[in-house]
Amino acid sequence: MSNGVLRVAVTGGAGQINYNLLFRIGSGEFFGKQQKVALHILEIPEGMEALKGVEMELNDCAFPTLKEIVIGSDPNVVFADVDVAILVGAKPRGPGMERKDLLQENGKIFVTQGKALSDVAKKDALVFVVGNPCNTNCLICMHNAPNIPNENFHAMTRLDENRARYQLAHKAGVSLSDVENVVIWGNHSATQVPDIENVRIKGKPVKEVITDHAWLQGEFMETVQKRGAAIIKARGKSSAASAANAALEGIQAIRGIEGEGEFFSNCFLSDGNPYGIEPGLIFSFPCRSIGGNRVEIIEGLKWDDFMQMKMKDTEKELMEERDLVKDLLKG
Ligand code: NAX
Repeated sequence: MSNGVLRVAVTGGAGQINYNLLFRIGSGEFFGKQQKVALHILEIPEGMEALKGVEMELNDCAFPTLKEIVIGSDPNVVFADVDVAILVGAKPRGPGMERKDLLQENGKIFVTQGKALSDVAKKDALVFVVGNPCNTNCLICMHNAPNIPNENFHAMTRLDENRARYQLAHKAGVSLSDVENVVIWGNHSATQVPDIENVRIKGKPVKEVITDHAWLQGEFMETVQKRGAAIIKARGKSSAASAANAALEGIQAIRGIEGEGEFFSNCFLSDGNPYGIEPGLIFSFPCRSIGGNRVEIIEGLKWDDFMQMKMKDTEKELMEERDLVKDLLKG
C-alpha cells in the first residue's frame, strides 16, 4: 500500500457487474470506511466512452474514501502498483461459439493481464478472477505472472456458495446464519458440486435436518448448478448485483475481514491439496483465511459416494479445460 491508499484494479469497468461493484468499493463498503482506495479501471477501447460515464458517476458520489480513479485500456499502465486486482472483464460466449473457442478467446485476455500484473503490480498483489470460465482463466493468469506467488490467485465460487446457503435455509425453514460450512467444490460451472455432507444446520448435519435426501441430490444441486442460467432466462441478463456482492464477500473472506478461521468456498491452486484432486488446477475448496491475504484449504471433510462420483466429473472437466488451453500455460 502506498501512502496508506489501497490500489484496486478492476477490469471490465463498463460492464454490468462493475456498475454495482465499483460503487461498493468506492464507498468503503469493500475495504472499510477508514481505508482510502484508488480505483484502477481497465476497459477495452470500445468500452471507454461508457466507462467515462461510470467515472463521472463515481465522482458524483463524492465518496470520502475514494482518493483517485485511473482509467485506461493498457493493462501495463492501469495495473501499475496495484494491491488487489479483480478480473471481471471477459468476452461473453457468442452465437455458435464452442466452449473451446471461448476458453481460447478469454484465455488470451488472461495471458496479457497476467503478464502485466507480474510486471507492474505489487509483488504481493491479491488476484481474484470473476470473468468466465473463471477457474481456467485464473490458472492462465497465474501461469503468466511469475513474479506473484501462486497462492495469491483465486477464482470466485462465493456466488454459488451464497446460492446454496439460501436454498438450504429456505428448505429447512431456518435463518441464513443457521446454515454453516456451505461448500462448493470444483469448477464454477454446471459440474460444480454443492456439498451435501458437511453442511450443518443449527449445528446438526444437513442430512439429519433435511431428510428428503432425494431433494438434496437432485433439485438442490441442480438449482445451484443452473442458477446462472435461470437468472438469464428471467432477467434477460446474467447475474450482476449478486455477483458483485459475492466478489465483495469473497475478497473480504480471503483478507480475513469476515473473521479469520471462517469457512468459505474459494477456487485455489490444487497442488498439495488434502483431497486427492489432480494438482495444477484451480479448484473450489473449503478455505479459511490465515491472515495477511493468505488462505488454507480446510482438511478432513468427508464425501459420500454420490459426492465422490460428482467430484470426479468436475475434476475431469477442469482437466479438459486445462488441456484446451495448454498452449497458454507456458508463460
Ligand atoms: P458485461 O458483458 O456486462 O461486461 C464485461 C465488460 O468487460 C465489458 O464492458 C467488456 O467491454 C469488458 N471487457 C472485455 N474484454 C476485456 C478486456 N480484455 N479487458 C478489460 N475489459 C474487457 O459482463 P458482466 O455481466 O459484467 O460479467 C463479466 C464476467 O463475469 C463474465 O465473464 C461473466 O460470465 C462472469 N460472471 C462470473 C460469475 C462467477 O460467479 N464467477 C458470476 C457472474 C458472471 O456471470
